[in-house]
Amino acid sequence: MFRTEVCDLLGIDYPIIQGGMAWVSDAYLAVAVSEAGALGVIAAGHIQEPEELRREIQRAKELTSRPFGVNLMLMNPLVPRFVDLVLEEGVPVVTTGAGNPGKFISRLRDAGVKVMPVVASVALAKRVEREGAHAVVVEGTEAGGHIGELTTMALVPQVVDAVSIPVIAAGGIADGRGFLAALALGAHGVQMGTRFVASTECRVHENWKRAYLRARDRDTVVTGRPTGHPVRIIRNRLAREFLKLEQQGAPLEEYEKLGVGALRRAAMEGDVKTGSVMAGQIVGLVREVKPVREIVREIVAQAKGELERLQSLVGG
Ligand code: TUI
Repeated sequence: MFRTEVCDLLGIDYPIIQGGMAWVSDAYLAVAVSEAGALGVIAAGHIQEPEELRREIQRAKELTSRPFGVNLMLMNPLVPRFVDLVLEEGVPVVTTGAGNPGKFISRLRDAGVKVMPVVASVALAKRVEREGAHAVVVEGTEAGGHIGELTTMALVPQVVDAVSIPVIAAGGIADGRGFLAALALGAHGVQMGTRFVASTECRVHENWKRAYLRARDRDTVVTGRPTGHPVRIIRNRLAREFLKLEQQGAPLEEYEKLGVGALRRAAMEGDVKTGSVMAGQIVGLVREVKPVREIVREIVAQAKGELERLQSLVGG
């Protein structure tokens, strides 16, 4: 059901990709998602020691024979080393984020790796297509973490019209309705982060998951805009401190000081007051922590139900 060219490209059953979230997406989450018939992705964004990424990749290979991916957060200075490692370990899929993956695409592609950069604009989507990307993940500003400016609703169809490679929609998608809506916009699949964090298999601190369950529609805010790296997080003490800096017109070093270690503090220590609890706007829709397999099954079933409802609107 809902098989698209993204399924054939990646060797998966459902065109659903798990976002590669620094400090959150480890091998265990990725394996659970891949075993459920979607594509699990190990994050490398937070990793400061290449052998740690190798261990995560090897763990995933031991635990599943299904395809999985590695996400390269391009602001991490170790990315060139991670690219070597991904090639050595035979990782089948790479997603990238927070920058232009230009120079890495052809090397990965030539080695048979499927490359899917995350982009937030038509210009970068066209550019990575030219450089050989197999598909593009188009992320709207509804997403959690580091974001662009355009909404998923506005950006996805514009990218669909501008490129010939498959488009995967991200940002603001957490259930079957969002999945179906993305397909209606011309996407061939979706990427979800927030929804998969609230899963049994995700090893992020329990306080983080509880913060998600408490959050309502207006409980995320964008911090750090003046730095050029806006980040969507759950509204908390840290968020208020960031917004205060903005009001004061504080120098950029102050943002750096406040931000350093904040994601680790929330994800590993469970400090959801002064830590950075990244979350998408859709977090208000997340009401329950459940197994990844159920999340995937429910999304597909709900999308089918909603599609039938829509069909009855035109058929009746
Ligand atoms: O990368 C993400 N989400 C992230 S990365 C991250 S770690 C981080 N923490 C603090 C500050 C900054 C990063 C947390 N969440 N999503 C994919 C994504 N990529 N969203 C937006 C972009 C993007 C933005 C601009 C990609 C390319 C781009 O263009 C840069 C260029 O050079 O053209």
